[in-house]
Amino acid sequence: MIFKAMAFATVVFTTFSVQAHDYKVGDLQIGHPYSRTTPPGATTAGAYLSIDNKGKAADKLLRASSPAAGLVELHSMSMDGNVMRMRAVPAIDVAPGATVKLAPGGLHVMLQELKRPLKKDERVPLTLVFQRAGEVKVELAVQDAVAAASGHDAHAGHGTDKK
Ligand SMILES: [Cu+2]
Repeated sequence: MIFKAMAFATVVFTTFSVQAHDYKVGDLQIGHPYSRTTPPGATTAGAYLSIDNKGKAADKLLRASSPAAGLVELHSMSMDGNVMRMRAVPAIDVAPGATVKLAPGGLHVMLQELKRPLKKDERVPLTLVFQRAGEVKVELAVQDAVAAASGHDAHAGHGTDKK
């Protein structure tokens, strides 16, 4: 009886973590956190997700951390002439009612001092700390770098990717 209950719980948890892949903390909804596979020897990886503020108060992403990386920063990316530049930013604002997308080419979470390469289909823990909503632990789904590069459709489809 106990064994059966545990098996059931495991199935529910697995289904949830593979398909839903959204997280809630306070008034915020964190959608589809993902990263990309890294080549051997790479020490950095961008992490991407959306933050939906369903509340009436402004919030801010203050910092992030991950056991997979020695250092995690919040970055912006913008064109400076015709050179793409990344800069560390102190926080990422999330206005009430707004959805902020952290995506390639724009705002992102930067994993640095990676302890090992990120492998396809693994899940990398990431802790996000918001000024108002507090702390939330999410998992980055690691996507194939090539598939991810083909654009937003690849991202949108990752919830149904086969293991
Ligand atoms: Cu960066």
